Amino acid sequence: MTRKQFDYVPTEIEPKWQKKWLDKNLFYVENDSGPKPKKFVLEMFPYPSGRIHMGHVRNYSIGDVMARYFRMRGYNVLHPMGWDAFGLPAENAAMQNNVHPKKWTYENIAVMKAQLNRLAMSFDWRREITTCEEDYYRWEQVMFLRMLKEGLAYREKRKLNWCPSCETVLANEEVVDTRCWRCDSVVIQKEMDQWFLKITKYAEELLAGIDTLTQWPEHIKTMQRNWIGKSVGAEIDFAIEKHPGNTIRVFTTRPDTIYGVSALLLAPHHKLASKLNEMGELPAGVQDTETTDKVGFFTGSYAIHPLTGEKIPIWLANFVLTDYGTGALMVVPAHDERDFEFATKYKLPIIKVVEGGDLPFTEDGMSVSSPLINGLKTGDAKKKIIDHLVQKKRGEAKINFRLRDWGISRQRYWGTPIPIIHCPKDGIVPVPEKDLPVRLPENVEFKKTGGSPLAQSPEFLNVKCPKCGGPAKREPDTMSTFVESSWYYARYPSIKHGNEAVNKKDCDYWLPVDHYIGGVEHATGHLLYFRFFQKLMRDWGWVSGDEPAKQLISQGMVYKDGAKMSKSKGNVVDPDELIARLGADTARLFVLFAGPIEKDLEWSDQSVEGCYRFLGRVYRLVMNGLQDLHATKAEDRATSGDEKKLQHLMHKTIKNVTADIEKDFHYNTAISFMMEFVNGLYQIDLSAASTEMRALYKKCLENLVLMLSPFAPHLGDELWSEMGHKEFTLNTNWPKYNEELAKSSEKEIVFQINGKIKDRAICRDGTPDEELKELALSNLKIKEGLGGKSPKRVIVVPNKLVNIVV
Ligand code: ANZ
Repeated sequence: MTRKQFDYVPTEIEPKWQKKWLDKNLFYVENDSGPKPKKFVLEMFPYPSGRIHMGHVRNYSIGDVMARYFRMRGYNVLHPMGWDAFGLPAENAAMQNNVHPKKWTYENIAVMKAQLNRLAMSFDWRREITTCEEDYYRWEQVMFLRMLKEGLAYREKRKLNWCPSCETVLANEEVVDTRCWRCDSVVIQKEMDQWFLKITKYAEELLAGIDTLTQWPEHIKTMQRNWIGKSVGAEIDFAIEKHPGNTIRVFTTRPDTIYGVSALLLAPHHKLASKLNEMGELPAGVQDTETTDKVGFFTGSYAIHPLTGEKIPIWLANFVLTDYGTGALMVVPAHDERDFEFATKYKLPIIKVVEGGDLPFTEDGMSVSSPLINGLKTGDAKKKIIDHLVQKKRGEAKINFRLRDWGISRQRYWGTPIPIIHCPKDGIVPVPEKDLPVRLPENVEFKKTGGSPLAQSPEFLNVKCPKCGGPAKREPDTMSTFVESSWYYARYPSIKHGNEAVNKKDCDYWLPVDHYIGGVEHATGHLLYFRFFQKLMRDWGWVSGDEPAKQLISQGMVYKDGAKMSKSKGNVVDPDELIARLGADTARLFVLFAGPIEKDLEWSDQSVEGCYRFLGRVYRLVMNGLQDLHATKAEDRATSGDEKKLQHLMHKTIKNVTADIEKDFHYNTAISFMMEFVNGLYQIDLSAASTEMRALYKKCLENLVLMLSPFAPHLGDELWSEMGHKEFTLNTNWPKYNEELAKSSEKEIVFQINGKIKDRAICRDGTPDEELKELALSNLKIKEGLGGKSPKRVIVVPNKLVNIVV
């Protein structure tokens, strides 16, 4: 019989399987009332910006292997995908290329969806979410109105971050080092009427909940804790000399240091600042909040110390934040670094009131020079001062959060309209629920300047007031797109939502998300907002749990030539090009093999080629093997030494691959174990093999193909069907291993004299002590070393060593 030559040609294999999977609805999933446990595997959905990039490939491959693996392990797996479809780029494209944002968005979605299918992503597309669709964003309007009714949405004039280039307000979370997160322009402050969502209502719970997120990365939890920024302390009132009836309220975390106060500091825009400032104009430096220099200015006014009655000078300073605490603080130079620096610069007294170390001493210690609390430890001292101030009606205990309410108004077109009508007579009037959705009009003009197109569209703007019927105007702003991504995870579980945002029964079955995969850049934005919405929806009885996602996996970024892959750097590798040349399985394998998933990944052409060669090796190994073994039935049995060795390799590989996937998805090492397995199989000469060996070998090939299939699903199904199996690998059970057979059957034993190594030998696992002792004593090197002396003692450590003491 002539032997066939086999070439691995992914372009011939891959499209065929993609079609079969989609035709057979292989990725559809239903709720299961049976014994199958559920898994909800979710990757952060993409913004449809044009084409899939390598970062997406990595993100979705990580989730896809998980989804496929769990399904083979017998879980009922939900693995959905959608589109975060509102947003600025669509609008910018509209202005630059004169294409409607909707058209642009849907065209991109079509391209990206095809790309995801080409990458074998096992999504249940029936559950696809496109956030710019009326049927999605209408529920956001419903939620907004409900929040409005409950006082959780409100309108307020505030100084806000304004990006002059995007011409829109940005949330604090969208400002990175004073710049716009999207376009990098320096952000300015602008005072405007805005809509806010009261995330601060949940500040305490959002903070406490972090402790329950045992499967979230520590660094992300720390970022959230700091962002929420809980400070426990007190507010204290200082009377003002010559201004009876006025007080300055300060916030402090250290009320115990009150006897060490040498000044009060107000933010330059504190409401009393101009009243108290007897010196006229403010010097420029005091208003400069950008610099790290501490600039202060004595107002000429004095406050009265609430405990000692002493006169305390009132200053203005640039580093006091207007909207933190009360916008005013007490300066205690001896026990605060910043205050120490400030007092040193302006020659204010430095009064030590806590004993414990060199100044500035900022830790807890023992109060001194503080009549009420001398000798008390910091914790007790704080309590006593607060009690005293409360009694004198001069202050109270106070907890402050750094977290601010979430400003969601955006002066843009391509977003969810805020369902509000402004009536000259009735003021702010919510759009009645029966009139929802407030549709985003399609027929608007996109001009390069002039703000939001909605504000320029009379057909949209002009409405009748629902209350008085008089002429009124719609709210022209739209919601931040982060609102859409705050609840999408709860929309996926139900296919037929009917007339509701989310379906309780389906959410109860599928939520929380078991594994949520995405980038670290969302730590204090999206990942906080979706926790907030979970609690909101829980309080409304829409969902049950307190937290939306059990495990968070924050994947690293993809680099090339030392820089993050990005269009502006010109170092982008196009996944399509890679797929066309080497196949989707290679692309998937590369992003998973190149390093641990949470670490950054450096692109390497060699490593890509290496992955391709490996898959080719597997293909040829199996196809060649099948030529010899097509009539052989796979069996897991071994008698001879060689057979036992191979059997051990097989069980060990299954064990290691399984353990590595289970152990926080260590895919890269799991793949290495499969590579070793393939090397081992190549060493076996089938032509000389026993019947038993051949059956075992076939079993090995089967298990190899099954284990590889979540990583390289096209190749997996191709080879599996070549083996004569009718089922898809995804519907086949993950291989099992036997713990005993997986254990290494050989151990290296070290032979020592007086603790010095003389020789080594390979022994069976569990060789009895007596046998090891005999082996050692009859070893040539040991005999030499003993030089005829007889041993005093022989110490045996099973499976490890024999030490001979002379
Ligand atoms: C007196 C004091 C003594 C303070 C001491 C600290 C140590 P966190 O932890 O961030 O909440 N502070 C209060 N309001 C401020 C504002 N609007 N802008 C800038 N700083 C402000 O910080 C609370 C501390 O920061 C407060 O406690 C106050 O200084 C200062 F030994 O009061 B402390």
